[in-house]
Amino acid sequence: MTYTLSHWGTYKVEQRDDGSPALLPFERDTDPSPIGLHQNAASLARLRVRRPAIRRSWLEGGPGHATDRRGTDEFVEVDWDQALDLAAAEIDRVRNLHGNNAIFGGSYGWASAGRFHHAQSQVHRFLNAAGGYVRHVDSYSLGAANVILPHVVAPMDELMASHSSWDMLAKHTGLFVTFGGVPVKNAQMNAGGVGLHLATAGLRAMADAGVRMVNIGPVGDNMGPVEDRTEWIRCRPNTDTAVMMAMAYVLVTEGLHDRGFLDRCCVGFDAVERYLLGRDDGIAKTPAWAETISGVSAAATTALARDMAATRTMLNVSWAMQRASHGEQPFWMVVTLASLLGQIGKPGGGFGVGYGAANLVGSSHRRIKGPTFSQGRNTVPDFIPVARIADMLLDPGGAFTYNGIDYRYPDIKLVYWAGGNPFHHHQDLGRLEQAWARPDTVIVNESYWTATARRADIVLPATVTLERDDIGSATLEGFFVAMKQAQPPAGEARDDYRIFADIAGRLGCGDAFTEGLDTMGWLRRMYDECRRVNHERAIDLPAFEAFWEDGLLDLTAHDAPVTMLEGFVADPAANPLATPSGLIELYSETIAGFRLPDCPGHAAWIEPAEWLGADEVQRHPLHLLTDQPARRLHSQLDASPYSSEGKIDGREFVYVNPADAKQRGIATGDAVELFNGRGRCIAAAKVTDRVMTGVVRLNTGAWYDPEPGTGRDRHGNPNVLTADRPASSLSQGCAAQSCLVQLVRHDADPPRVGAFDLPRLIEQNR
Ligand SMILES: Nc1nc2c(c(=O)[nH]1)N[C@H]1C(S)=C(S)[C@@H](COP(=O)(O)OP(=O)(O)OC[C@H]3O[C@@H](n4cnc5c(=O)[nH]c(N)nc54)[C@H](O)[C@@H]3O)O[C@H]1N2
Ligand SMILES: Nc1nc2c(c(=O)[nH]1)N[C@H]1C(S)=C(S)[C@@H](COP(=O)(O)OP(=O)(O)OC[C@H]3O[C@@H](n4cnc5c(=O)[nH]c(N)nc54)[C@H](O)[C@@H]3O)O[C@H]1N2
Ligand SMILES: [Mo]
Repeated sequence: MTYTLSHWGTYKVEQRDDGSPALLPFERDTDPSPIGLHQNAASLARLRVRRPAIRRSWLEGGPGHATDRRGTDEFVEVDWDQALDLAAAEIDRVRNLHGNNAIFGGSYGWASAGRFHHAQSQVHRFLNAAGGYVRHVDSYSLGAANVILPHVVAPMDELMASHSSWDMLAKHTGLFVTFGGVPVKNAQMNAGGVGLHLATAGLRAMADAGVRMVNIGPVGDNMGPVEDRTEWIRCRPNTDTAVMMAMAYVLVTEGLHDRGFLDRCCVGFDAVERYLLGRDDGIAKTPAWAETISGVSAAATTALARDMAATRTMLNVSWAMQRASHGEQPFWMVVTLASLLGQIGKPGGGFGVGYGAANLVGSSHRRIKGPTFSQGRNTVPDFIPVARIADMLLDPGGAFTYNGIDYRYPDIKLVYWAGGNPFHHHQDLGRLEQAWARPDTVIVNESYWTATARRADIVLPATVTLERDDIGSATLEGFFVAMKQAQPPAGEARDDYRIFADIAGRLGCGDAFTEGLDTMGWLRRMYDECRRVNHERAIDLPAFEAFWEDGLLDLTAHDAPVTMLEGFVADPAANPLATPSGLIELYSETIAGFRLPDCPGHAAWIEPAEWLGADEVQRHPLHLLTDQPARRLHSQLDASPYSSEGKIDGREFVYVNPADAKQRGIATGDAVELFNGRGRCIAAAKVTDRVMTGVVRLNTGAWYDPEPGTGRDRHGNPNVLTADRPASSLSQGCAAQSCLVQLVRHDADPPRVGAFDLPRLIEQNR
């Protein structure tokens, strides 16, 4: 049997009579994602990059020429040798003239699953072989959480992979209180691929077992199959910290907090208590105080806090909450609140940081080390927090702080991107356009003519998963997959590995990059090494040949239920955390020592830069939430039939509350325009009472489609509206979820959506 793996699932591959592959759901998966069934659709094939292409002005004028035409220029298609010569010569020019710290190679993004043909690993290994590059740290997913949580409890990666498993929640939890729902549409994914989809069944089992479910937040439709069995408490966006504070206030003032747990497992309760009681700032963090901020009634907050103390309670926060102004605070606060309840480490109790955000959260599959591809060593020290890309390009030499240390932005002349789409993922795309015009040269390896490929000078066509051999495995998934090539490459597309091997050869570092191995040689080496490591841990894997022949390696016999932080709580001295005290830090001397105005030494309510309590609501009265899309992965597969079915007249929906719609004369299906001081976009309205008043929700991922001249997006891409403003000076994380807009009906004929038009391609050398 032949299988393939993608971030959205494992699929069976069958050959059709004409030799082309047909994708079918994986028979063992009870909840397969439809997204991946469409990865081979004709509407996507149309958008493939088929030949190497050079932006015309760059080809004619050289590096740095007419960089403001990136995005509108035409491309000249050339043969591979010419394209590789040009790319190699430009990398060589920049490293000789400016040094390797003038090359930005971060390449953030969700390149395809598969441990070998993972585009970031490939580009990093290549640039390391070529002398190094400026990298990024953290992610758009978890910028604030990645920085704050190691100070407080443990690295986010570790927590993510050790959540109490769904089976434990169904069995032991009495009350499940989640801020931001359990968006099972997001759990269709796992970075690196999914085996069995777990979240829908996990939630259903909880509700069937009688677990009381409470969802606090601006949106009520993010509980998947248990939405009608969930109590929804409406809460203004970005104000969850205030509500949690008030719950903590109730616990502390009513003596419901677990003193024993706080003494044994935590440091810093005193500082939190002072803050809750308002000893220093004169503001007691009462439920009435929180009501004025969040809209959640004092009665509801009080009752819930008491119920939490009386019941085995699991608290949860969505990742989206930390993708916001002061996004560190709700994550620090949920750990604080769970510590007051004293149920961390007990079956079914404690906290989660992202049930529903990805399939691995709540998995009971064992963490088994998968095959890895070495990226080599980077000798360039410069880096940026990932979401500071526009700042870096606009302000070479400019200062920034990250995790308490001062740094400066490097001066970038060459950007190399492989496996990501910054013109999908970054905020305030109008500002990114300006920043993007700064470097001399942009090289992009891409499979599709994305907004980023269109804004490159050299575009090198990359294969997709079905066009190459690979090995699939991902954290906390139950299978390794032998991902066999199922179809020939589109046009002249080549694997990223081959592209980089050929450029490395021209730069004199070909052997360092390839070590003399071809793809099969690498797969075998990576697998054999993984087999050896696992053998040392008493997990025996079959030989490579048997794995490759079978197509699938089932590891589910190693499954076991999980309770997060169980070992630490049982014996904190024997199993200390990696924090300075070895305990949970409700107050962190380290963070207090950074003396940052926007991140004090304990969790705190700090007004977001943009929210419904800001003066700006007079002009832009709606809080815009920009969710992950249910029918695609970010911008990937947006042109598929499945993604298109989720649009109206080819435009993305914006979800609007009936009251806000009525006030504006808007009905479902109407073309509408959203705008603020940063940008404008046209979308299609969907009126629903599952979004609270004052809030609108527009998924990310509609391909960026700026109207020439005005920059107004015609397709419904929210990142023309979002702010390119860091969560805080601690993390510099992405804060997309703090954004105000106005919404009006669009009465004129809406402009044609041009997102899926190809750029103008001029053939040469044919
Ligand atoms: N407003 C707002 N913005 C957001 C978010 C939000 O919540 N709100 N979420 C943010 C988050 S969490 C994330 S993770 C980012 C996601 O941002 P990205 O990960 O950059 O988005 P993708 O669309 O997945 O882009 C991946 C690109 O890699 C390409 N690719 C795939 N496989 C290969 C390959 O093998 N080789 C090469 N060369 N290319 C390949 C795909 O064609 C695609 O263009 O977006 C962020 N942006
Ligand atoms: N189908 C699909 N799944 C995906 C992805 C995708 O593109 N498509 N992307 C994947 C990636 S890279 C990531 S990082 C994860 C992201 O996972 P998340 O960050 O969890 O995803 P979101 O959908 O942005 O938001 C989750 C929920 O939080 C709510 N929310 C937003 N702001 C607030 C707030 O201030 N308070 C409260 N209480 N709730 C709030 C939103 O309304 C939404 O229902 O998803 C992954 N899963
Ligand atoms: Mo993400």
